[in-house]
Amino acid sequence: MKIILLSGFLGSGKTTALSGAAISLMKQGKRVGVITNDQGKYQVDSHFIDAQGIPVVEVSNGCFCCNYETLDKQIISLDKNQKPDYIFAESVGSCTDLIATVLKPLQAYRDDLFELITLSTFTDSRLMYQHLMGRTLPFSQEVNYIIHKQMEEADMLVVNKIDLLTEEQLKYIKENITNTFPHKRIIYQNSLDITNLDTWIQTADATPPTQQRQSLEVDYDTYGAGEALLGWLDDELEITGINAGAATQQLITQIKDLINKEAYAIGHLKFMASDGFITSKQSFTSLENKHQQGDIEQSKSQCVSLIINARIETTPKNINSIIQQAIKITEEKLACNIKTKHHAAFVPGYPKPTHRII
Ligand SMILES: Nc1nc2c(ncn2[C@@H]2O[C@H](COP(=O)(O)OP(=O)(O)OP(=O)(O)O)[C@@H](O)[C@H]2O)c(=O)[nH]1
Ligand SMILES: [Mg+2]
Repeated sequence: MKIILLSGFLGSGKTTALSGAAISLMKQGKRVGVITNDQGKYQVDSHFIDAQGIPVVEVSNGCFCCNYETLDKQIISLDKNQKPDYIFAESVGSCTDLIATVLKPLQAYRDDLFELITLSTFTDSRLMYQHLMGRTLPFSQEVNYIIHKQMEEADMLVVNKIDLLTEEQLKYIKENITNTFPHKRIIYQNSLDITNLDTWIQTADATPPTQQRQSLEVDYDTYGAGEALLGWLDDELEITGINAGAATQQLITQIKDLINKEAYAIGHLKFMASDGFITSKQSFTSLENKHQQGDIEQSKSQCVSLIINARIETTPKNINSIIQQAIKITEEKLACNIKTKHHAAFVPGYPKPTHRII
């Protein structure tokens, strides 16, 4: 069994890549299991992966490094129930220091289970471009610190979303990246393209099992301060009415517009809407991203369920007040009823890894 750990900032494309790769591997007759991870409990990613028929388990309420024992339990349960050839384990997008806190502990304590353990770190190529140009990234200094550390730590750096770059921008990255990140394996990827995903898996598979990894030097206080600047909100809503699909789409657009109006930096704002037939995943990050799966506006149902995962640089209270405002506007405009079934809003706690092997 092989495990491919994925790290990289919120919205960089981890779930998109692993679900596409998992489907491709399953078509080739391989067995696959996925472990998702989040600080919260109601995860868009898990629903999205599950909806595609990929076996998925969760480590919720905290990152892999601080919940190593749960990660270990989920690995054992996948091994027992799925006998996978590959496990993909996606870490929380605000997390770093995975070599010391996850990869090396797995090598130390689960060497018997895995023939290969690799870490792929995703970065949105547009953020990489800004970084290499010497521009400040769109978050506060401490959050930018996490993004820089993730890039620095990368064992295999996946420069993702290259389809959203101009030819000149991609050329600039290729010419300048090795000055900033020397001696790194780098692949350039469009995760919406299956042949790119197959190449990613082949490249990960070609990692020598004896590869030495360098643990990151991290200032945990700055890292913790960066995480604490991000508000986390997870809601599960039920939208009912004659135009439930249209109302759901209106609500999503309203929330995004209100956040943009306040100029809060978006880590990742994800929505998963479903009426039992149509499933729609929509994502917004600090940079424009037009890709959307499924169109809930086409729904003929009078009841739609909507999961919202918001990771925004502001307080959870501010995010919640925007959601409440958007609900009110949508109910008035589209004569629907919006009920909150689950609600959680918080700031991630200070990172306290279970293991740290230098
Ligand atoms: N155009 C384009 N869009 C992409 C690519 N990869 C991912 N996306 C889009 O980027 C958005 C975020 O992708 P996700 O896969 O959810 O990102 P993630 O890294 O899993 O995000 P978190 O789980 O929040 O950390 C989605 O709208 C994807 O469709 C890509 O290579 N090209
Ligand atoms: Mg994800």
